[in-house]
Amino acid sequence: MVDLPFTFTIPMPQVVPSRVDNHIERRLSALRGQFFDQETYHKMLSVEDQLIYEVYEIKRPEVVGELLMGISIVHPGKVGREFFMTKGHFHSVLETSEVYYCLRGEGYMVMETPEGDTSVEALSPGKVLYVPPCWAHRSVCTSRQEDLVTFFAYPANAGHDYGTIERQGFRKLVLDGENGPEIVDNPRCQ
Ligand code: S6P
Ligand code: ZN
Repeated sequence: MVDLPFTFTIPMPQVVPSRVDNHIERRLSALRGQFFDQETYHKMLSVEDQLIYEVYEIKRPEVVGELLMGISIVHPGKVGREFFMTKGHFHSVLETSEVYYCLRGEGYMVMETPEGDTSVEALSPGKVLYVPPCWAHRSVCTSRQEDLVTFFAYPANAGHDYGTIERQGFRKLVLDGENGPEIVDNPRCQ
């Protein structure tokens, strides 16, 4: 039987979609090895395995032609000077793209290609970001108190390759500086 079109809503300001098939919570322990200040990371983890970000997914068959959509929520906070962020990933099918639409909060999308090109785009409410094929992507929340909330859509067959980023992190880090967020080179990638 053919699938029927459907709608759902993203109520503001709560932003939890009216249709949700999967709710993912990622805590500090899921970001092992990713934060630059490892000493502070381990200290924080010994106190509490804090909730860093959540994803609400609308499930579709993971086949060519389908799109996966959802809401990503990165909570405010820092490990040392580095803002809370998602793990970040390449898509397993590298040549797949993604669209993000920022609904709330302030932050950045940190991106890079396997060849070493980098791009860091600021996110604020109303901004649409197109992540072209082959670019790894990580959302970073730089709001002091507000969540960074984005709507995303990407090909359902894309899959996630987390391993490449887990090994050495992204080439760029977003740190809290004296005059606001600073984008710096990741010393692990030199
Ligand atoms: C999936 C898309 C988002 C992320 C989400 C969490 O391709 O980019 O749904 O999964 O923002 O990030 P991560 O890196 O933990 O999957
Ligand atoms: Zn993605």
